[in-house]
Amino acid sequence: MSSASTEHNYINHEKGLWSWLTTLDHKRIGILYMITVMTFFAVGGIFALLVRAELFSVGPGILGTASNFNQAMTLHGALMIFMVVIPGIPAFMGNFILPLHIGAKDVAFPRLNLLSWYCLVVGACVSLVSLIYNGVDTGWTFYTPYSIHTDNGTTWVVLGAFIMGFSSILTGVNFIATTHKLRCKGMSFFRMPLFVWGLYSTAVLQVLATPVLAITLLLLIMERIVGVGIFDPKLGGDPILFQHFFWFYSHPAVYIMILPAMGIISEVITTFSRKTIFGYKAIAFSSIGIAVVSFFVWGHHLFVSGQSEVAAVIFSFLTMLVGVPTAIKTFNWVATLYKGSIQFQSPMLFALGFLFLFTIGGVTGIMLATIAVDVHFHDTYFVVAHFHYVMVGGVLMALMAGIFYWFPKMFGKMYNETGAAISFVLIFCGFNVTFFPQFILGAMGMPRRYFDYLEVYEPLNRVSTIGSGIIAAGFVVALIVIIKGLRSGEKAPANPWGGKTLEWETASPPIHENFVTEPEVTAGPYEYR
Ligand code: HEM
Ligand SMILES: [Cu+2]
Repeated sequence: MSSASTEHNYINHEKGLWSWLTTLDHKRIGILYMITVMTFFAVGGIFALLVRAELFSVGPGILGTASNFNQAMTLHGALMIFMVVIPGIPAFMGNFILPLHIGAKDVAFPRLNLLSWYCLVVGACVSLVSLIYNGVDTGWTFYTPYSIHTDNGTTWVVLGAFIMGFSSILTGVNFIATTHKLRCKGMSFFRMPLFVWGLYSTAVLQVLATPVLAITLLLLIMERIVGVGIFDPKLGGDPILFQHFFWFYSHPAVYIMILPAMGIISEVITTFSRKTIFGYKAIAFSSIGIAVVSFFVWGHHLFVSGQSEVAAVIFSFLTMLVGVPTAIKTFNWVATLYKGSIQFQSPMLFALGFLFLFTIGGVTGIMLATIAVDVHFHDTYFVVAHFHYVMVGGVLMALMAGIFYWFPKMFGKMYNETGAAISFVLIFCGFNVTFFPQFILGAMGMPRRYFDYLEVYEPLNRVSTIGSGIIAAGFVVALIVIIKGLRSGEKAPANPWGGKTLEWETASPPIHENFVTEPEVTAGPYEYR
């Protein structure tokens, strides 16, 4: 299939900021999400650095008071979850790549797609109003009864999260309809790239789980404003019920974050191993398997909330069950690498970083799923380390792999490979220096969410804070590489990596309509034999 001349493409298809703010092109909406998510990541990262700087040594530091610490920690967590990792891969990369992967011109509902972006931006702005009312200090989980009575801007953040939830739901509806209805000739479900399976199973979670969060947040707002007595013990309500509602969404939500990331890893590992992926169907089914089982494990967040032993044992068993489809993916990725002719370009470096760090995140997750262990580690720094190994070591590493893998396709330019590799080394090493000591601090008994700590914890906290500075340096290098690439990168060919999926058969960057003529596929996605 001949690619069109690169003069005419989706970037120069229309001119002016307004043409972007009113665009119905999935590629442009993907780029709008990219800019939004990167901005929020920078703000969330600054809050993380402030928290780490405060924890560099015993006693009050740069944040000065416990209230400032609680606000910075809460805003960091809420920003990273609701404005970075939930929209990060599905809405940014998924929006750009999904129609290209299935040979379609666009997503099923372009207007709904644009609306989903505005829900994210409006929701974020509403959350930021909280800063006028002394911010929010509840932790990103907004646990009751404290979140009902704390006198600050909590209502605005909760309302903002409620609005942002619709961005996720609308994206999910769009991707389910697009995957079912807009596949090109010959593109049966088992010929779809695995990234599409990741997005599809995520979309099901977005549509089924997010409404539960919406209802929970609305009830919390009503409890704060009028007092309905559903979570407030003073009015006969049950504060633990809030935890059940919150985690019924928020545990599947962690798979909304990781499933698309796993999809990127499948794409990158097969392309840079020059080998057909091992066990395509097993990986595809494991995405669905993870999505289904993820609805039945939320109780592992309540092992120390007075839960019955029977319930705890069931939730513990089901949580370990999620480890099975996850292990299938990890095994199949390693089997694909085996005897592959591996190219260590930066997308692959980030993918291998994912494999190493996510495995540590997964294994420590199994430890926390063991009731006897969790009773000791709950709400300690061991938990903080665990979810950062999954969220940063997993999701962010995969996001970086995807950015550098599809950068030539998205912008028609190459980036500086050495610079990208340097950013990988800094992020990977800085990450382990920051978060591995936190496993030890947690095992020593250091609680999370405390403004200060005992002197015995100081040495490892110093190491951890230094590590967070190295991570920050790594992301600054990555940003410089991206900006330089956008400005003066070499012109990119249609297929710089020798990929086998359909996006590499279009021009770099693609034309507005994606393909000159509708593609037709006659075989699976990764034919490297
Ligand atoms: C990239 C560098 C990052 C650093 C250095 C960092 C550091 C931290 C620190 C120090 C805490 C506070 C722990 C405590 O005292 O309780 C924290 C909490 C948290 N972080 Fe990060 N983080 C980073 C990235 C992320 C990312 C990408 C996510 C995405 C999900 C994330 C999500 C969270 C959450 C949810 C909390 C809990 C906040 C709470 O307790 O309410 N972090 N992080
Ligand atoms: Cu969970």
